[in-house]
Amino acid sequence: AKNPVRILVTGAAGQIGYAIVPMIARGVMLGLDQPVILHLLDIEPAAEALNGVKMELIDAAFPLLKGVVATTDVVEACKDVNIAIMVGGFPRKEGMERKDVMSKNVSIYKAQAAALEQHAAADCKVLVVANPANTNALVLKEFAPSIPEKNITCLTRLDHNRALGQILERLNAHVSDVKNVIIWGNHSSTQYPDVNHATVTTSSGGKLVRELVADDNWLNTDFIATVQQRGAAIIKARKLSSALSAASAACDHIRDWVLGTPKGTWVSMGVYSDGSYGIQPGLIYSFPVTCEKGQWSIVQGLKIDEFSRKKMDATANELIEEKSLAYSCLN
Ligand code: NAX
Repeated sequence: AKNPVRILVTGAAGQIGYAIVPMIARGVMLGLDQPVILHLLDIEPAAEALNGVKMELIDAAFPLLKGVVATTDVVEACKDVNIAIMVGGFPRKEGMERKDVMSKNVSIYKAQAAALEQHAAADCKVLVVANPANTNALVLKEFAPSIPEKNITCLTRLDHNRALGQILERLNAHVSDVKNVIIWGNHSSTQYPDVNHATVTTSSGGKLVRELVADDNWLNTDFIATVQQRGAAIIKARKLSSALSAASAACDHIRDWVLGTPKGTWVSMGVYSDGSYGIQPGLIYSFPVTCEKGQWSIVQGLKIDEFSRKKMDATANELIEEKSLAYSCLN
């Protein structure tokens, strides 16, 4: 039998935490043959609720779940973890300035970077979910210099899956038949959902999504806006932000990263830029990636038209602004 993998979930008493821990404990993230030990972190005001989550995990008697550490101590939470899912953060409340929210999250991610650097397993893979996801990941990367930068990522897989969902609805297709959409940039409303390279498997072979949809106007306007605004639409409907879809996407992100993407298929991940596609090096930017043996690589050589270029640069510019806002909070 395999040794258990230790998985940290921060913000574990929250909505996404509540949705993701049973998925992980059931093997959705790492497979049905991989035992796990869950490390759950939250803050003091949520300690009792966190303990309730631990009680439910015990009550669910998951065969793959070999242990639960539920704590408000960041050092204990990070100890020897192999995977860290960073869901905890400071939410934007009504009337708060962007800078104030940024400042709270910068201090959280600075402190958690240090704890991970000192106490996590040396090869720990990190996924930041909490918003502003790309910039929180950037702060974590800057303040955990001994964690390889390749190991620090942020979640844009939810946006990627949302883009797939819109195409599936439109074409009345099945998810296994559509692939290679791309989310470029920030996990925010400036993200660019790009279908120019996406394909659909049909009875007469692979076809471009653009050909099959045959409505460039929809693809270039409403489709993009729907994906960009989907988070807001969920809040309007549920009076709560996306949770089950976010949890599921986080499992997809880690599963593909660890176990690999299928041949010929890529996914979107927020990763540090090496300058690919002219994106400022060092930003955490969502790119199309393939994964093999636990390593992601940015898909190279895709043709970028003028329409795409503008949108890719606009979302990069927003990330550059967020980065300088984050840095201004350090002083
Ligand atoms: P909740 O408010 O339900 O849960 C957040 C939890 O984090 C709370 O239990 C809180 O006590 C805890 N927390 C706060 N500060 C902490 C700290 N310093 N250490 C540990 N825990 C801490 O929010 P939820 O709906 O679960 O969303 C969590 C985060 O995901 C938010 O930042 C949200 O904006 C972000 N999202 C990101 C998405 C993405 O695709 N990247 C999509 C979904 C979601 O909106």
